[in-house]
Amino acid sequence: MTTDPSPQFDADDAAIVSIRQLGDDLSRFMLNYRFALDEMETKLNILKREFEHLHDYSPIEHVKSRLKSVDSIVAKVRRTGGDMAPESIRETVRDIAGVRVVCSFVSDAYAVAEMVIAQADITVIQIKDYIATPKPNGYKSLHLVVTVPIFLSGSVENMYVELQIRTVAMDFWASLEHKIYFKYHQEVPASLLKELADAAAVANMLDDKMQRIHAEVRALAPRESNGA
Ligand code: 0O2
Repeated sequence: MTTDPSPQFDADDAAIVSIRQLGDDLSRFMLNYRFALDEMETKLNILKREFEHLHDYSPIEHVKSRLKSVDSIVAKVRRTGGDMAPESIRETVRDIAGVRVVCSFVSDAYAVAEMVIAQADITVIQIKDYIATPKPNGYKSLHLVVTVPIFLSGSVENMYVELQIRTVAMDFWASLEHKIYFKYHQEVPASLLKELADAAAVANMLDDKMQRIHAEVRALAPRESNGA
């Protein structure tokens, strides 16, 4: 004896199919950003290793990358009043793929930016120089939004990647500030804000001092090992 499938069963099935489809679409969407991170990390690692080979020195200390979480993407789309269509998210949230490049010296941060910008397949979309013009809280970093092509089986996609290029001192400050900001649920007491601004000034002085020492060492170094 056969029975008609219950309408409830049909509805559940349809919901499962649609959730699966959403999951697949989301994975596909994020995968392309993962590929873009891989491309960008490879570029930076090639620069780092070539420098180390040629000069026993690299302007790049280390590279970290991250994909923005789905929750953060949704929050940003809501904040900016965009809609949730993939193409719209792509244009609204250009830091889904983020790469942080940490350098020893301020001059290195600019040198790395120039080397990336000079690459033929990179298109610069936006540059924000928070080193030259720090944020009011003391935040310093050089931000680039670029596109990098990813070569897929049936197409080439130009993907947005945000690069944050900064010194070790700037990175140290920003990491701590970020933790404090979240610990206080974004309402940091005024006394701590003042302390953070003071710490940013100290980090700044350290960068200036290190840059001067670096220049002195370069002036003394024999010509052939003077890649620094
Ligand atoms: P995370 O760490 O990437 O998840 P928007 O990108 O639109 O939200 P805005 O101001 O247009 O904001 O972009 P901007 O100034 O280029 O800054 C984006 C990113 O820079 C942030 O991303 C942080 O990573 C970093 N950043 C900017 N300002 C500060 C700051 O005052 N302190 C610290 N510690 N980091 C900062 P997200 O998405 O906020 O966070």
